[in-house]
Amino acid sequence: MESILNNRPALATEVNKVAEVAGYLWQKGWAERNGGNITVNVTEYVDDAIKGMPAISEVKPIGTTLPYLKGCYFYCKGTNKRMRDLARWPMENGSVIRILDDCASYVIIADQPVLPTSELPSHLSVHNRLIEQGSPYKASVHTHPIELIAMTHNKKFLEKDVASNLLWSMIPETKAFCPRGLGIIPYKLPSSVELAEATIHELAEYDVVMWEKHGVFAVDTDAMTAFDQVDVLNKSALIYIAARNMGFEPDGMSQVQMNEMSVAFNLPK
Ligand code: 2HA
Ligand code: ZN
Repeated sequence: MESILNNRPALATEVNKVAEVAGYLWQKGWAERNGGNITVNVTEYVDDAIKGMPAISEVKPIGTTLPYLKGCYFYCKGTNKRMRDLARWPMENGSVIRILDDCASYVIIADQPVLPTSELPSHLSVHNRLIEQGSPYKASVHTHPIELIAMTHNKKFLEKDVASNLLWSMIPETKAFCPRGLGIIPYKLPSSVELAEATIHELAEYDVVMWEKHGVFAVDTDAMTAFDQVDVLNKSALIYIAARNMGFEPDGMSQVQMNEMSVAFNLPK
């Protein structure tokens, strides 16, 4: 079948990473039904032939104006599509979109007219900010990790950096591979402008932010590394829960041990 991925190995690699991550999200139980969404800025893989590809949808409004996205291209999971299906058929459960010159609308260009995720305005607003900041980050992943979400049902974990410090202290890898920790955003309506704005605000300080009682939003260079950051955090949550299930509050690594880690691994905090 004719696909934008044919004879474009670099673009295919990025989309295949999304498919691989989608499979992990399903296997972990983090992607029930159509839960979660992934978008990747693929502009760097766009050649003249892609620039010349005609729209296969009508012009659609983004709902906001995002000046840094002019002429950008994104692979987006499709709205109402399942991660477990995307894992096998990424171009039937997602599509590539082109942002138009007004920076406020887009068209779908490949492979099929699959409408992008319901969270498109928040994902694109985040990408707009990443470009504005000159960030190397190209991927954003929203998913529903069970144990991390469960923690947000307790007010003490919603205080700034309380969950972050606890999770870091469960195993050294978590601070090494999620060095900016977990930001917390109080409950807001899914897909709302308020949620998008709060997410952008918190991403200035964190790579992974928690939407209270809903899920996480993570950014990184590609879909795989964004997933890895969430995976190490959730691993820590599982260790915490395992200790609690054995009947005790885990000691956690000490502040001295964690500071030693930060120095040894040259971590930001
Ligand atoms: O796209 O998870 O928050 C499904 C969702 C929305
Ligand atoms: Zn969600």
